[in-house]
Amino acid sequence: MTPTNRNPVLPKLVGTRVKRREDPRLIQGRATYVDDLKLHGMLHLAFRRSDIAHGIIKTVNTEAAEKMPGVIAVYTGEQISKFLDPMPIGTPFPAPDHWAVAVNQVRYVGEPIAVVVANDRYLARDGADAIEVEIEELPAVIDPENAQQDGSVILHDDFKNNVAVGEIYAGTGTDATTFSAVDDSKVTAAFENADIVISQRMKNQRLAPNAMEGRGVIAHFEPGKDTLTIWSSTQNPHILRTFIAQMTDLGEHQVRAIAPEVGGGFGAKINIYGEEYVAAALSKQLGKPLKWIEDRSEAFMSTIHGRDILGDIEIAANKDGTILGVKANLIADIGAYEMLLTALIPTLTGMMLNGVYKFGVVRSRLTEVFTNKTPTDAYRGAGRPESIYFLERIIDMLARELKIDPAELRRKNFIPQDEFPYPTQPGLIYDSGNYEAALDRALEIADWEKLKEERNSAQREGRLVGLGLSFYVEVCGLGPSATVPTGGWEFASVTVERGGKITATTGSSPHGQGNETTFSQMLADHFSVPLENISILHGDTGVVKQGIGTFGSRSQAVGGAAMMLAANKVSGKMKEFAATMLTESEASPTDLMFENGQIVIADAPEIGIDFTEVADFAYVPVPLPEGMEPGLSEEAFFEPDNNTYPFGCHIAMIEIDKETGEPKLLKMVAIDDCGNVINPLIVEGQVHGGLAQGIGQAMFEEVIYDQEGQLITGSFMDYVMPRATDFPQFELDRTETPTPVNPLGAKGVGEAGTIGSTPCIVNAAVDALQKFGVRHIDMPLKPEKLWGIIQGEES
Ligand code: MCN
Repeated sequence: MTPTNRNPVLPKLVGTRVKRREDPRLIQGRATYVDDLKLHGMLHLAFRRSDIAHGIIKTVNTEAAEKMPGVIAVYTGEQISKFLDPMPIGTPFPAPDHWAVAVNQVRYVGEPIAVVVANDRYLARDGADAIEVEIEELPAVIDPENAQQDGSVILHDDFKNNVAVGEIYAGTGTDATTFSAVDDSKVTAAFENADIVISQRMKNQRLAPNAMEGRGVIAHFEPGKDTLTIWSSTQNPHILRTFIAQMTDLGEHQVRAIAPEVGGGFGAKINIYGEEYVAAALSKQLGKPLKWIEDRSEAFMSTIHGRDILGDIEIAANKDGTILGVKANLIADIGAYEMLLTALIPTLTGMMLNGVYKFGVVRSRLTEVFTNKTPTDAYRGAGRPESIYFLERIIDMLARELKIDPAELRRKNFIPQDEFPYPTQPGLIYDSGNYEAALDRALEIADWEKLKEERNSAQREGRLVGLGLSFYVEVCGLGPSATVPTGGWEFASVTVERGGKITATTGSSPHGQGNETTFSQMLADHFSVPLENISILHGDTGVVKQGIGTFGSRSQAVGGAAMMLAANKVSGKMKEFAATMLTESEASPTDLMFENGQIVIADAPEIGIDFTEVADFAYVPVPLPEGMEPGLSEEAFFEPDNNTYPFGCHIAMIEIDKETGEPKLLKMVAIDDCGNVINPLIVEGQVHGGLAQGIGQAMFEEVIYDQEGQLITGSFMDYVMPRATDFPQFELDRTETPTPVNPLGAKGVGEAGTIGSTPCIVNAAVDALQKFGVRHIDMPLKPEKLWGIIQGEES
């Protein structure tokens, strides 16, 4: 049979810069976010929150609020606790009770104390403001070191002190399954035998995630049907479904979770928050749809914070620059409670302290401490930026001490390319790597030698110009289920519809990453059909049967691989149908291939059949080929047997104004290796976003509490977000070292930019201020801090 319709040649799309399919609707304001949804009879929630960091709730008087116009009901934490259990967590660590609405005691500013249900959002807010709360103040626990001292006020009665999780060891001399120390003689020996040991205390400060769209939820329990639909600005609707079902005594079959358009999450929307549980539980009580939309002040104080780890870091080396080992004592200030992954995130800091180096020993000890602050959890990079920051800063100090070029010191200690897969001291297995290639590329693109000359000549002129370099590896593409509490697989389905269009579903739930485009690219190539013929559905448990979600830069490596497994099943079946249709040619399915909208014989491409014809036949197969079922719809789960370990090299040049201390980033070069790339344009966009947040951390952002536990940086007036004018044009390039962990050879890239950039920029700032004898500057690089150093104050 000759194809009836000779199609134009379709270019291969994987690996090309296809523009994002998502963008027209986003740019034109046609996307639908939670707050755009209005249901008939919908009521609104507002939370009365604590303005005291630590105290005993004496009374919550709701009388005045109940009488306010439009107020339907008011619930205190005590009342809600009668039908809503403490919130579940997703880690195996011990955790104190964490009520969605506080019972008896408040432990951070912003913790909900009561909730008002009203006819509209403003009446609900007025009602919340009318609630009279009497709290007996307790001393606020702010400093995570003091918090561990005897005599400190204890946040949770069921913990004997403020240590949430203590004595977590990672690395040489550690049992990787129990995190306990077994024998540290090798570590001690390495440090005793070293020519040089450098120690430095460093802080990786607390950050507020600040997605452009805040959190929001609508819960709609329909008593007649006994079903609950929940729309939420979430990164993982399937996990939301599981937890909401559990907390509302419903089966997963009765709960449908929908993530409509989500305006960024950056890790903060992995969590299932108290507001979501309350909306679901109260909707079930009242039989009404309920909506809650976070405002920006609430986002600052009640959405999780990120980072906040204090590190005492030590490095041991020989004079020739051979690094013998690294040690770290880490204290994570996790705030008042444990959320979904809170206690797990800082463990990644110890686990990744091996960096890209072939160290003799690596050892960390971690303590996680409760304080009267907003709980921390995953924020873009989640544990890995902290690790690489500590490591790449101390290596820079070593380079300076030994007077070795920082690039060459790193090169000397790299894990060689022929040693992958490489088992690290903390027990991870790096999948693949070629660190020298990425370093060489970065030095070439940045023109390292010339940059050094420019820096030297600027310094001779009296300008405070500095150069910084860092090299990172990170863990993502999570991962086997043994290492991910929520499950480490991903789900996809692919359906070739009648008429030949393709509908695919994915359990990955993008919220800005552009997976509708990249997944379409893969399917377009696989079936050799135009991109426009493909529709990618996600973010709705009623449509996508199963899923884990989008975090840990896993969508491409795990979700994308699941998608291709499902596609393979469909294309195999399609070829079987096509072979039965191409009777004259006696072709077998294995002889066939997809080409330009047709299925043709690979050795004789002039013989074939239109893709659409096969699609139509599959749904009305007369006669039905023996042993076959009608239809072209298949599903797949993919679970990798390892994480992926992308890596890269960042270089920055910075100038500090002598008069004001203001830093200006002059140059930012990033070479990132995320294996095989599906869409370079999207990958660059991801690196841009990550760099913006990494530079934000290095130079501007910091959550600050005062000694009473009041949030000082509770608005954009005080919390400094970077702006486009703060950045130079980023210079990006990449190397491509495929991973053997998934069939696509792709590693993740969504967080990479946040990981390499912070040490790189601080290295540059320290370099710029060399003549003042400074060894370390804690982030962010605030002008007043730098000015103080210029004035001779101690850093
Ligand atoms: N990609 C690619 N080739 C690769 C790897 C990735 O083309 N080798 C593409 C992917 O198809 C996808 C994007 O790059 O379109 C990012 O893929 P991946 O690295 O798999 O990361 P995820 O899609 O799982 O996204 C999660 C990651 C994380 S953990 C955070 S936090 C983060 C981030 O992505 N939050 C973001 N990027 C964000 N981008 C936006 N706009 N908003 C957020 O909240």
